[in-house]
Amino acid sequence: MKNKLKLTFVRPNFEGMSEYCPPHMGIAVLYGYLVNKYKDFIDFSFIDALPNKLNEEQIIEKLNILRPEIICITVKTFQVEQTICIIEKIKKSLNTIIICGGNHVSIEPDLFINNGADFSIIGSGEIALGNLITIIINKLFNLNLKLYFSNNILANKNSCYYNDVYNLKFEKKFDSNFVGEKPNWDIMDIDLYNENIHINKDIKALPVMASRGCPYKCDFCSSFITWGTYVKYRDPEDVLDEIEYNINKYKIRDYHFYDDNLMLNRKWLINFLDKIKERNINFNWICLSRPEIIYKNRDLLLDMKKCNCKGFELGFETENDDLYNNMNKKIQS
Ligand code: B12
Ligand code: SF4
Repeated sequence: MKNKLKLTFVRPNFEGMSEYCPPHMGIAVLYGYLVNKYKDFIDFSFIDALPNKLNEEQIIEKLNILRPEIICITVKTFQVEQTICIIEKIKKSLNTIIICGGNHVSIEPDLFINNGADFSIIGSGEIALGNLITIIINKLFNLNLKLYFSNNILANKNSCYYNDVYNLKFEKKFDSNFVGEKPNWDIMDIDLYNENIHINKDIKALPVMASRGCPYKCDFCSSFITWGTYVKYRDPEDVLDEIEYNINKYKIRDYHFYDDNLMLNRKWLINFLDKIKERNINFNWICLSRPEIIYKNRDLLLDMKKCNCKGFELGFETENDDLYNNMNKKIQS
């Protein structure tokens, strides 16, 4: 057997966060999915430019030391320029497979291929990246590992755009059942980050996600492009297992739900609150929501408070009524 392959995740830097530095949930779930399956074949690493404010040159210096065979770059819209610059520089110094994913890749996958990436993966990345890596491992190690959808790669629920070597092009489909992998934070040093739940910024929090997707399509928002409009929920017990595991491992008791609308599904929320009480798990939490959804569920607020919900994050889109009424928010009060 050949030596293990090296795969490095990269988060390019971006401005405007001042000292706020959250860990990357997307990388933690991709790593969680991949390490379970491929630890015998791959050594994983992560260059996160955010905590150390690394510029593109410094990222390349680190990559030149690591010399990975596969580089996975995560890209939100505010990281597009940096990513293109990084890809150009990688091409000059390393012979490696470059895979891009993340919100902006879902919007403009071809942009990254046209600028030198080998693959752009859209939507949730776990299964598509897993299948792609299986194909790469099979080719390089001369193996015949099965794909997640073993009958047909086109059944892959995401889309990989591709150029020459592997001659692959997948269909663009959303997976209506896959609710995501649990994050595995071992890929990063949690001490470098300062996620919090806004009450006391010195107390560290971890992100958690119980659902994926949002049924709305507000004009300014790209959620549906990444997750689709069908909302998928994890079992509340599974979410609490994750939180309990993290409390024990990291001694972190504050949790920041990254779901687009945690309170959307009333039945799920009631079940979740019941399970918190039943298991008597003591953690503080906040979530994202919409004012009219909070209002609709106002009878649950006291119960949420008893379960240590400390607040909500709400977006203020505009002060202009006309604009507000025309941004497709589908508010039903
Ligand atoms: C938490 C959050 C924040 C936090 C922290 C963000 C962070 N950790 O970096 C804060 C509050 C700082 C924030 C700020 C902003 N945010 Co914000 N945020 C989110 C939120 C709610 C969760 C992000 C998350 O972790 N998701 C969960 C993980 C699992 O998803 P993921 O990272 O996207 O990864 C998955 C896929 O994208 C893919 N993937 C990702 N990377 C890669 C890489 C490879 C190689 C592959 C194969 C796949 C892949 O696979 C992953 C697993 O399935 C999202 C909405 C959402 N629900 O996703 C918005 C979101 C990311 N934010 C958004 C925006 C617009 C902003 C702001 C610009 C808002 C503003 N106007 O100020 C600011 C930016 C700050 C800045 N400096 O400019 C947009 C981004 C849109 C875009 N096109 O990039 C989103 C999607 C909201 C939306 N629906 O529009 N945000
Ligand atoms: S409700 Fe929130 S997540 Fe859903 S489309 Fe509107 S802004 Fe995006």
